[in-house]
Amino acid sequence: MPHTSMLNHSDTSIVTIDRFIIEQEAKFPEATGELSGILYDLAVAAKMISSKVRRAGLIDILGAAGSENVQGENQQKLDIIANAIITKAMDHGGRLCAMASEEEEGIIPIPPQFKCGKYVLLFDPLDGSSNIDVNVPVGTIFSVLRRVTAGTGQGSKEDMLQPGLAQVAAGYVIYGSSTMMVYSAGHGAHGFTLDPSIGEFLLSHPNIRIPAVGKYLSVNDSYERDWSEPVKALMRRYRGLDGKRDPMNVRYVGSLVADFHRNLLGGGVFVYPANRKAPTGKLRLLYECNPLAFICEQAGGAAADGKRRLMDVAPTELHQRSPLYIGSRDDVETALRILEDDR
Ligand code: AHM
Ligand code: MG
Repeated sequence: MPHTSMLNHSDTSIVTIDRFIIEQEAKFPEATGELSGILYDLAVAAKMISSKVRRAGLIDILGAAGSENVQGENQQKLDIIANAIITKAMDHGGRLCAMASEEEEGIIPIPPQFKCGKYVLLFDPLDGSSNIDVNVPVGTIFSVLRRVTAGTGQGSKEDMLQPGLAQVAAGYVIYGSSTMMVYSAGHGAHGFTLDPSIGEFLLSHPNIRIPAVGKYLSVNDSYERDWSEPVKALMRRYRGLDGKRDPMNVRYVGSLVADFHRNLLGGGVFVYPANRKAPTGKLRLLYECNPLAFICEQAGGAAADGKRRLMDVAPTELHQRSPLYIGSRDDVETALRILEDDR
């Protein structure tokens, strides 16, 4: 696990995300620069999405979805815009052989005029987008995998249906009080804050470590009556109602990236269990749960689906859902212990 002392700068150095990515790459003599290129392009897409999100409250003035704006252009919903930005930023770099997005049913092929590469990208362009209307933080989540099919042509679903442990990089962008990108390429989790005045992501949170025991609990307990008894018992534990631990503070934004980010920095657990009406939960395994699990483990935390380590799960569907228990290591282990009775 790298420490800042191993990097070519000190805690007070100004380091752009581009330079950081290059520094990290230099540690791997075998690296071809392709993964770095993907991360670099994603940072550009994030800046573009950020600039759109920052003007979200003006959409009614400038023209609501489906109507024409002052320039006579048709307005689109922000999640559709974010989807198009990422697709257009990523499809021509020659590093990807296919993409998949929460916004699109099938895989997104690389246009035939562009070269295909050895990676696939899965993403949720704007998670929690229903929160935009009320000015609550939203996020972009992404996962990068190495293709497993042979050849140099288009990738396929098979390249995407890999367990989370196969991820080579993953990250998220939070459009909050500031815009931050957090990513990991397997050597720690690092956070960069966008300085809007210069349009650069600057290293602000090197080598993030999540506390082993959390103080925050993020869960939507309006589903309580549909939870299993072991899930209810777990919640009683987290709330300190069984006398076995101090109560956690409940914080639920309802925007996964915002809830996860707070818990990552401050210590806590985000829980979206299966319930009677949603037997596999709500969140999507490949582009919501797995990338956050990768970041969380890189920061010393843990992630499970309630039965096992989340990143061990072998996916069968592009858009499959999974229950999610993610955050501080001891709190996720507690979940696995108490939920054993659920199996
Ligand atoms: P979305 O992908 O449709 O935006 O939904 C995902 C969001 C997450 O950001 C959030 O954690 C969750 O849905 C909240 O769901 P609920 O309202 O059931 O608590
Ligand atoms: Mg989503």
